[in-house]
Amino acid sequence: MAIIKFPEHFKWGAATAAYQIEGAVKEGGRGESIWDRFSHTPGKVINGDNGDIACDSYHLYREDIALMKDLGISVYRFSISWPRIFPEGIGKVNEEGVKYYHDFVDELLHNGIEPMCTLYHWDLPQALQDKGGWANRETIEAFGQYASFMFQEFKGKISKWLTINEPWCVSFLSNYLGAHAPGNKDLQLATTISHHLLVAHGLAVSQFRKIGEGEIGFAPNLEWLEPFSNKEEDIQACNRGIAWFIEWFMDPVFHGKYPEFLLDWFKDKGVTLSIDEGDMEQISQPIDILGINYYTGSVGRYKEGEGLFDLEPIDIGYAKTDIGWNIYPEGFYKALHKLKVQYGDIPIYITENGACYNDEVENGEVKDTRRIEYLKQHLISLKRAIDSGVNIQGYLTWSLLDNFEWAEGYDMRFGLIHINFKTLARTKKDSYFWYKQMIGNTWFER
Ligand code: NCW
Repeated sequence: MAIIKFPEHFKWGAATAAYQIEGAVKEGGRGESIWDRFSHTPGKVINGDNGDIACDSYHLYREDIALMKDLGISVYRFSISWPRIFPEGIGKVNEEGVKYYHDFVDELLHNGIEPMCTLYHWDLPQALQDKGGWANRETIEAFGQYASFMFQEFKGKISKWLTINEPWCVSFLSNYLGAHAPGNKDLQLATTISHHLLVAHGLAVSQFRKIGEGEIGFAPNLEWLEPFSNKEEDIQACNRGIAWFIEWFMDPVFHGKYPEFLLDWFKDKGVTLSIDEGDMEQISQPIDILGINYYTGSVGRYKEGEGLFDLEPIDIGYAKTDIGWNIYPEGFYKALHKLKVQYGDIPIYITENGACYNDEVENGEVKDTRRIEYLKQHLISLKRAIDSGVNIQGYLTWSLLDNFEWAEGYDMRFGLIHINFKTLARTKKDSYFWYKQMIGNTWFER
């Protein structure tokens, strides 16, 4: 038995995103988002699910916040639905949407929970997509205006901001692999979008320095890859895969340049980046906090022609969660350690980490012991990273509630709280009680 103990000041929290929980997509003056359009397109989401109702947190947020308070979290990460604030993406503000988030944030503050706000968690206003979406530099400007509006409006209430959630997903998963909205399969387009997202991030940071108060950063998702053998070609192939998640987004922000070896790799595929004057300066302004989302890692080996990076994933039998992602807590530690070595001591918040198990309510209980085990394993890795000097300030689990899991619909459950999507009943899972106890103690026994 060992005691895994965290610092007293460490912040514990939980995370969600607007489209995944709010529902009420046609209420309160909200405009259409690309996820409304995508989820209503036959064949895009499993079972034809969509976010029309989701957890109905738009109406039930007081109940959700009461649960957060009971859980004992000190910080809650949520996202703003851009089309609730600007239904057309830019231009006229929807006051009802603004009021909704004021009421919501006030309720959090009233309950002693610090808001951590993500500006962009994937629900781009459809009106902007109709003009090319993130491929069009006008979207960068629109994002800058939306961000400025929010900084001004919520000054003194929200002091932790994240510009963009998982830019890898917004660019490559959505526009190269085609799995998420808007569903393109075009590497050049996806790469251009990755750059535009970083410029948009930088623009928001520069506006924040002028008008905002508090701390700002972004929240990339990291995946880890372990080489199948110690052959140089396997190691290099995995390095390319890791760099797609880490260096591609982090080098521009922290060092003001893209990693040369990946630029060359993309160039060989006929993909180029068009970088306007001033872009890299904009992107690389200092940020205050870094959000990290980590879920999984895999083993890979070199195979010519395989995927984008001559990299073949190998299944060596790691246990998987129900969404099919390997459980690899070691990768969590390794990724965090790599961040320290390459990017220094920026304060890090784990803005997402959690497990998908499709548990059911039985006799009013949800016995999700596998989720508890996943959390324990990852918190052990996190503690190792803290002990080795990585500047980690807090941990927010994904997710507070079961919710609309994008292209996977409602079948994939990540919550500490079970949602019955027919009745909208909320049921605390065993992982909820475990997390609550752990937060209260700041330690757990292993
Ligand atoms: S899909 C995804 N997620 C989940 C989602 O609910 C949340 O909104 C996201 O921030 C849980 O956390 C993130 N991430 C995408 C990972 C994609 C991995 C697929 C790799 C295919 C090659």
